[in-house]
Amino acid sequence: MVAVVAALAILVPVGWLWTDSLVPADYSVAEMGVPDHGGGPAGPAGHAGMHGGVHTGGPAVDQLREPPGPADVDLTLVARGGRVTLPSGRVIDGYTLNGTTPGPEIRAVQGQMVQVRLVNADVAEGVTLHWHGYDVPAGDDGVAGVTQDAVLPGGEFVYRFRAEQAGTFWYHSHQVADPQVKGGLFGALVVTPHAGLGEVGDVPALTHLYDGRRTVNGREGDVAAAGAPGQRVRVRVVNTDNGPVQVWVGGAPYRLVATDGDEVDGPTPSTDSLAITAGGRADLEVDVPADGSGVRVEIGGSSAVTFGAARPPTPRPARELDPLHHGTPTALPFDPDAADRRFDYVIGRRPGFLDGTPGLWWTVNGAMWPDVPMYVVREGDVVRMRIENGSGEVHPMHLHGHHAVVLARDGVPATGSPWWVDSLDVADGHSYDVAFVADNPGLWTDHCHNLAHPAEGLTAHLVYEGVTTPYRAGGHAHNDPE
Ligand SMILES: [Cu+2]
Repeated sequence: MVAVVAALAILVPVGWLWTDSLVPADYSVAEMGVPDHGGGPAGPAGHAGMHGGVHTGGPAVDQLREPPGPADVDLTLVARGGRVTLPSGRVIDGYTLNGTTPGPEIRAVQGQMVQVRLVNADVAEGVTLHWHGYDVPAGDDGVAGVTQDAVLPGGEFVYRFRAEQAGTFWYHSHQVADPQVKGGLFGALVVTPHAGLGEVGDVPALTHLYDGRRTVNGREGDVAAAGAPGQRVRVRVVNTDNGPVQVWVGGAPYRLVATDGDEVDGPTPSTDSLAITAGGRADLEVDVPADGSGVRVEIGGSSAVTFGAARPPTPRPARELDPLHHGTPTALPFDPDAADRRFDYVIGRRPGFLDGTPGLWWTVNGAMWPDVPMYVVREGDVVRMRIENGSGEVHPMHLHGHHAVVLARDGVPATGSPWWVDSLDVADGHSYDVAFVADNPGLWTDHCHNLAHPAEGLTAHLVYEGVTTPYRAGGHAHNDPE
């Protein structure tokens, strides 16, 4: 009898936890989560459209789009899966866009209208394209089950956005994102300023681990790039992996001139190593020595972009550049001290059930998916967010549709150039205070970009009051954004 009671005392709560964790086979992301108004107004009482404490009755994400019309940059990308030969010659199981991985580089001049028609030839689980770091209209954000249905074989989706911001970005699938991005469904997006780069050479360097082997633009080892002696070159490093990559330069100092597509004010020459967050970008300017000696931009210690004469690999410098204290401080375009909303995004980990599966799962503000926060804002709000990590692992946090400025790390205020990010490594035991303006209405994913982690529940959403989505996770399109 005692044994039976003891067994029930364990089994009944466990059974309840298991049942409580089950996620419906088909659900709206907009109706999940716990509304968090961040101390701002929660909307007028008795509003006609309320669901789970969040207002509805505003635009749906598929209405938040550029109207059809002519485009300056207009291309079609055809997605395929299967055996793929990389530019390095290695053959992998993966994905291509127009027959290659990385997919074609998309290049626009600031102000141009970009239109990309995505066609799925044969990827059974479906595909999408997300414009990582580009603040596109919500309906073009490319997140399956949130801003569109996954494009199934034989289907297509046309993305349109105006290239307002110059800088280095990338695109990748956001349907079953972890295996599809690992397998190569991505490419570079480069927007050059109106005035161009003048005499400065422009060298995109998309780095990716295919089957654990480091590549730059699909090639292994040293990749020679064009840069005449005496010329200044801008190397646009894009980290398409799930973990950070270290970059440093041998043969000349470099200047960190942009982070995540935003220019650094007053960059100074450095010989330090630089960590680039998973999903993040760094633009390094290097002067190729006029005396004909070479330069190596080392990427992860096993690949390099090289200019000029051959030189041996450079050991990684012990010092690391800290963007928190780099460059010249300049005024922000808004006042983070006058924030309308203040949110916490506290990442932890504990045992429990995730959709009925027992494990050690990520938590946000103490709760597991789907009981994570739904951050609610209004257009025009100044928003502060404190991201804290006590989960035992680093998390590259990525908010869609917005660029945030770093205010402080572990309470230490930023003193350098405004450090704008869309992808920010938050190491275990550390915290960041960031701020942004809610200037892009929609329903936005705010997740970890170690894509294995959101698939394990490390994701939340930011919603503008009233915005809804007609799309559902699961469902007929088999939407599975992570
Ligand atoms: Cu993570």
